[in-house]
Amino acid sequence: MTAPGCRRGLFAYGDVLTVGVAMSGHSFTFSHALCRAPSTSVTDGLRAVDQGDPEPELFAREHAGYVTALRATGAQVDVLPADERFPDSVFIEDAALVLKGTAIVLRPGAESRLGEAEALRPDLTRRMRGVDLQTSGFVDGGDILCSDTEVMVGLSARTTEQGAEDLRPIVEDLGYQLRILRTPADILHFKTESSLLDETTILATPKLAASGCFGAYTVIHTAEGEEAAANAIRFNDTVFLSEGYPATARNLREAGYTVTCLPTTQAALVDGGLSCMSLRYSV
Ligand code: CIR
Repeated sequence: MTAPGCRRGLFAYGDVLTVGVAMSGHSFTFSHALCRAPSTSVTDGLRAVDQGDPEPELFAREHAGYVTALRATGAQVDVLPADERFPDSVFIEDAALVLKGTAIVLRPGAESRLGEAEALRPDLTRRMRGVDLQTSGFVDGGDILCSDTEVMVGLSARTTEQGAEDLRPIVEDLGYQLRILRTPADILHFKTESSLLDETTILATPKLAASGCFGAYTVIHTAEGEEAAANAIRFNDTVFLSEGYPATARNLREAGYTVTCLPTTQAALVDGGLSCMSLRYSV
């Protein structure tokens, strides 16, 4: 079945002409993704609750499976070498935001992660135009949920109002509106509990949705006890969901989405999930 938001035929996306399944939303249709291999230092990764360290070899296997799955949608996926200096650098999404072929180098809000953005900049500017977020505040990519027209920024322990306000003119120049929202206090990132399914539909936990932040979007709730399923990604014609959330997977399939479940057991030990492990973009 073709996932909602898709049409079939010949379509142009930016400079890329593709034949096959065409997606109408540039917020979930991508020609490329950029990932970073997990470092062995991921055992020192930040976490809210200690449930044991991730096991680097198993993390690497799960990460390789993730990359293979993204590639299976037809995208080119580049994997940067592990950066041992930064235990959390596998969560590449937090260091940058790519919109319409422009990489915005962010300012991550955890001290141990601040240098990740600087380290990533050359890899981004080699591939596309780069802009630095100039701010005295902080913004983590995990707090940014983009639709085709707007950039939702959830304030959190990692993302400050100043950072979000300083991001505003950059995204407005790229044709988006920026909306500042509040992430409930005990949620790490806005996208820990939400993800875009298509132009008008968001998967979210009932708790985050209850904050009223999704306005006119249709919201599909994660099933009871499956809140961690909300950190999903719609990537081309597939919704990728972490393994272990069968009721949410069933609900999404019944709503017409093509769902692939991937193991993320090691990322979860350091509060990571599917969206954090790639920067998704088109050139
Ligand atoms: C951290 O606390 O920063 C990492 N251990 C997990 C980051 C997850 N990233 C994300 O949700 N975007």
